[in-house]
Amino acid sequence: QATPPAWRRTAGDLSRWLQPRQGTAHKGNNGRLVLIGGAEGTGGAIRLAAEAALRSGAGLVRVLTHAKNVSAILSARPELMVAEASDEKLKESLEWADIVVIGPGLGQSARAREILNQVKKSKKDTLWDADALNLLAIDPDTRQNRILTPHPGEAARLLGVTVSAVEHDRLQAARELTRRYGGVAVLKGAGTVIAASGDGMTIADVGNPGMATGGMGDVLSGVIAALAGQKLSLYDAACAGVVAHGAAADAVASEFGMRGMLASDLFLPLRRFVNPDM
Ligand code: NPW
Ligand code: AMP
Ligand code: MG
Repeated sequence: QATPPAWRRTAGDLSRWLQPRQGTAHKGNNGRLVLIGGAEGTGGAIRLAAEAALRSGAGLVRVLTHAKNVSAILSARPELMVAEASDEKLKESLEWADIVVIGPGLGQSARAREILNQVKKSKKDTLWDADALNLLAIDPDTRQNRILTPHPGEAARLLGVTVSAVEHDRLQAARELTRRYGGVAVLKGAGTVIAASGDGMTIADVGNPGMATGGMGDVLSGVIAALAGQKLSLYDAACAGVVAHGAAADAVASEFGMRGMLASDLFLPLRRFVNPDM
């Protein structure tokens, strides 16, 4: 089987995916996003994803989380709509959404599994990250309108191999993720690889080791979902999202250095990269 080409992309390529906003844009046509996650103690993960989605231009962003996280997330970011992930709210939100993110801080409890099973019944576009990937590894399925965003540890679980096997041939690992699970695979780490059957592959030549800190991947899931909500294809949203996210981290590093970078430091520079026409 011929190996598809792998394109290297940098911040200079963002304008190929991200056009200026139309004058008639309104919040209802810039993506209705639902982000599900945040168990007790990991509400920060879903808050980071949700705020990243807002900073990447999402029209309306709803968070469904553990009851104990609701007021903290609401008071930290009043632009978000936040509710407890009850069955009723979940059902209504899945109907309302254009795209659903599931996983950041979700945990792997019995309730997390119930929520994921409800999301599985939806036909909406989805992005699965973090614990949703760990649950997928236990109960695998294949679907096309889905983005998976594993780090090498999560990819190893999904493929049933060691982390060093994933890292030894990252292009092959990304290709194998799409073959087994369908949709778009984003294999994170230095030189993130984006793969989708029929779309070749993209390697993001952005990012730096300052990003090796908690919450960084949670931010990425919000960025990608926001771009998908703004009508990019899932593959293009993944490519543009990874490049904008890494470029924002490079901007932070060039000003302040790598050590001590926070995931939330990316929010403001992100805006520059999701507006490449500026
Ligand atoms: P080791 O042992 O370190 O070498 P997990 P997680 C391995 C939430 N968060 N990059 C690694 O190997 C997430 O959203 C909440 C990363 C280890 O065995 C999830 O819901 C935060 N890992 C949940 O926590 C901020 C690599 O994989 C394992 C690797 C758990 O997510 C933090 C780690 O994966 C966090 O985002 C690599 N390159 N290579 C919050 N503020 O609320 C190997 N590994 O066990 O799934 O843990 O990623 O921290
Ligand atoms: P997560 O492990 O889910 O928090 O995701 C970490 C994020 O930071 C991903 O977007 C990775 O690609 C990025 N990242 C982590 N370490 C590095 C590194 N050494 N070089 C470039 N990007 C990195
Ligand atoms: Mg993560």
